Amino acid sequence: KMANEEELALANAGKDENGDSIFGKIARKEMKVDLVYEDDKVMAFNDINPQAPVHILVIPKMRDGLTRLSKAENRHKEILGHLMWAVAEIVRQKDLGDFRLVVNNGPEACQSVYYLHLHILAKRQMKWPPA
Ligand code: D5M
Repeated sequence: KMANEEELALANAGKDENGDSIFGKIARKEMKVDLVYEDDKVMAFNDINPQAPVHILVIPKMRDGLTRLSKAENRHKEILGHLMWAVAEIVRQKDLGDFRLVVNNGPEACQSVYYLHLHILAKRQMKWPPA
């Protein structure tokens, strides 16, 4: 089991921003995951530390500098749209109904893996504001 999310995010602050990342290994199929969706540009898999009955991560197959959303540049517009479209497609395919989409950007937002990923959280009543 993982350490608490805030501690993990702080411990991992800036980690791998210039090097490899666990999601890079997953994207290159060097590490097995519970795959939920895949196409030429993106893939989605179940989160190992689920925060809802359904917790799926959607990542680009190429990080291309997108260690976090705030690094997005002009060239990333297409992949960012593709990621959002993939969320809709996954939610339809899996008949998830309502869901929450989360992107944690940086330590203060509890980002722990420096490879852009979208969290789809579903199948429970959400709260607002998020903690
Ligand atoms: O979210 C990073 C998320 O990544 C966190 O919810 C755990 C998840 N994670 C970490 N390693 C794995 C593997 N190997 N498989 C599946 N899920 C994983 P963040 O937004 O950076 O806090």
